[in-house]
Amino acid sequence: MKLCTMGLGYIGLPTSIMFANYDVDVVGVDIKREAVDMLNNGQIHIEEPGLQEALEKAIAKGTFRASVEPEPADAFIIAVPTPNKDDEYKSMDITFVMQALENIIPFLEKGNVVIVESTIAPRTMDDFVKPRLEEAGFVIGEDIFLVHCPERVLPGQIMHELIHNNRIVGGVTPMCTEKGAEVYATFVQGELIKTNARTAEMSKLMENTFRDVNIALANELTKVCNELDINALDVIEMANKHPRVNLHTPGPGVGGHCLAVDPYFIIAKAPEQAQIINLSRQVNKSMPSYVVESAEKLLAKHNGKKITVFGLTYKGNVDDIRESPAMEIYEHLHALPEYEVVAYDPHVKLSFVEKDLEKALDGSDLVLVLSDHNEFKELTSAYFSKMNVAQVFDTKNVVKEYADNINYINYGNLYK
Ligand code: SAJ
Repeated sequence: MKLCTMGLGYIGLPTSIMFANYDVDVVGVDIKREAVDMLNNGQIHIEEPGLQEALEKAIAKGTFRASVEPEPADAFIIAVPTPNKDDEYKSMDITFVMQALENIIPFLEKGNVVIVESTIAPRTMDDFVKPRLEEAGFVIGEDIFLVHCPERVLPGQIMHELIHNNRIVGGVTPMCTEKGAEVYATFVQGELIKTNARTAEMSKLMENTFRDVNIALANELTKVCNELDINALDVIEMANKHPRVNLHTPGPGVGGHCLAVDPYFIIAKAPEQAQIINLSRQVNKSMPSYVVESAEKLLAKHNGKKITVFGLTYKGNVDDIRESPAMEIYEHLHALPEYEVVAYDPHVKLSFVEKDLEKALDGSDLVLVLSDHNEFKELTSAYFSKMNVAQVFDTKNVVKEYADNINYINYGNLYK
């Protein structure tokens, strides 16, 4: 089999290399020439454990090449970004998907399978992708087999999850589904769950939306409990002991390019109906202001001036600051002239980030923990001896080892 992948980002590249390691002849296409050159020289341009070794293996076998131009192939995979638009409901921007489709149309031959892996709004395959291919003269389900097979892998564990996760295969016709499943059977050891395209689109979106709504509930619970002087974290622990309850964890907000993006694709398609989804987005988006207000109240108690922000990434143990609520909080505090704000994050290599932990803590009046990096779990009270006022506000409930001489505040005891 020969495969042509459109987009060599954090999904397209690992997917291409995985196929290449299973003896599929792969050409990976990207518009960024530097990325293409790097890959052809055997060097990955994104961070992902195990990916570099896998690329080297594929290059040694001669089964992977990167290019700026598509080529004829048996199967095509589109794995390009689908950001939000700047409109009222932040609907899905289909531009990159349609551009990739346009680029492969001249190379399509009867019998080809065309797969969209990018996360897309419900009905995108039926209402946009299929009509464009029909316009180009193909009969879907006879000449071309069109499938939505959403990516569902967790950054940091992509190489493992690509093989072992269950995979949703949603064809535009039943024959499309069968042909799509044959492609992934190359390496997927999880179940290949066969369905239609629109069910696949909505299932993927609901996975991330479920998490977003559940986190919103936990964040709202935190606000309610702080009003009533109840420990929200204890409540969550108690409630989750029930066999059918699984409340997620509150935090400084929800970030990343999935949970903070995908729910809008549903809202924009059915704004009248998608009430809880919309409200949950608003609750999660309100959390950075809630953290800023709370931090200011804590500082005011001691007339504090210096804030040390621990963590800028959207979640722990990654270097990704896209849609990060931690960045939003940092920028908000930094813009206030009354405070000196220092950011410390061992995973982020930006010039304004302080690399020296002692310097970051020196004379500080408040440590504000915003990402749950492992490094923060290991800190003990000795590190905080240089602070002016030893108080820690831990929005991720990650730092559990602090001693009594530190005023430790988390979402469970915020306004006590
Ligand atoms: N978060 C909380 N509380 C929680 C869990 C997460 O506040 O209890 C926050 C995190 O701090 C972060 C955000 O939510 O800001 C999202 O983090 P995440 O770990 O839930 O998810 P992502 O965005 O890294 O990856 C998700 C995954 N989806 C699901 O687990 C349903 C992944 O499998 C998807 O492939 C990915 O989205 C995607 O590409 O759609």
